[in-house]
Amino acid sequence: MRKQDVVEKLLAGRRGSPRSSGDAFASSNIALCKYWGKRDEELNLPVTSSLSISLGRKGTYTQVTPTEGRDRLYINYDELVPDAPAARRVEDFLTLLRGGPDPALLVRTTSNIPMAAGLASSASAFAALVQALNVFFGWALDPRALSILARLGSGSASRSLFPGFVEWHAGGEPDGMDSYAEPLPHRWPSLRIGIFTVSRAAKPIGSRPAMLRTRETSRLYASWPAQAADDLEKVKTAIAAKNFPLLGETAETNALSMHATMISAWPPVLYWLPETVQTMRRIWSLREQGLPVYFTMDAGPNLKLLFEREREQEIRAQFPGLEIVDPWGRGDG
Ligand code: 2P0
Repeated sequence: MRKQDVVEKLLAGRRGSPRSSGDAFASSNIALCKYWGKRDEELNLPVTSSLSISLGRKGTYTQVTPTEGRDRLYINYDELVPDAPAARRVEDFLTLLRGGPDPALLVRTTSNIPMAAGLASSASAFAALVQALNVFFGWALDPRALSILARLGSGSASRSLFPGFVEWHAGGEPDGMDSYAEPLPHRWPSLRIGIFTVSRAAKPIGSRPAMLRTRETSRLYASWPAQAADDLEKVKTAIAAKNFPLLGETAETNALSMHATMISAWPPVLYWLPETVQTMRRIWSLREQGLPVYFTMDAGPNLKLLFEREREQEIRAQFPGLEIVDPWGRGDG
């Protein structure tokens, strides 16, 4: 198995003796230039590079301890039955990283973000788990190796290892050793993300099958790599210059272009609900009235608003109940 070869390469000579426990926190992340489509399904290697912002204290905390028998997974204090899809996915990942079934592990994870609503819960979950395992097994891996391992769990998890702005390099090697994320040196402390939740219900199709279907059936997908490459450069320029309109416009166009590729897949993939579209129109109308606010969206019906701190009061008045995240400080949730 190629996945195992990658793990062996990274963990060669590091299989030490486990400690009594390992724990870690990883932020959730929102892509400003999206990852949509894989060039390798097994290794989660992307067609394009992507760029995200990590959500500070919004994310997942995970603790790993040894147990008897088989692996056990708790999410937010509830134990999952062993054949639940999330439990299987974690067990498969543990087996991959341990190189077998032993030692059995108790994984306790708590998240302060909604699951399965397009808020990248798998990203922070696999990033926290890889870091907790690194502590538990005493691997002492560097951030690049951790990012590669997290990617094997979920592509966007490669970005959740780091705070602030993060670029995931698509890479080009068949084994993906050059496909990892790293933080950008720039901070933008006045930037705010508003999480506008339209629905917390599970989405009709997961992002994994949705991106495969898009790549296989959407003719518009052929235009995506060039768009993503242009947008990545624009987002980087905007970040370096703290040019908020350029950042907002590029992130919004990038998200809508990604959704255009999904909508043109067959069967169509449409995550939007009526309130999603209403809210987009409200944002466009507010912009026409002079309020600098933009949005991005992921594989779900919810919107993430982008604005700057000095507009927070106006945004709050327009969107009561909006969850506002300060990526470099404390979230309010
Ligand atoms: C992103 N998304 O860049 C994009 C935008 C959703 C829309 O990364 O199959 O859960 O585990 O590699 O990372 C969601 O996809 O997919 C995602 P896998 P993942 O944030």
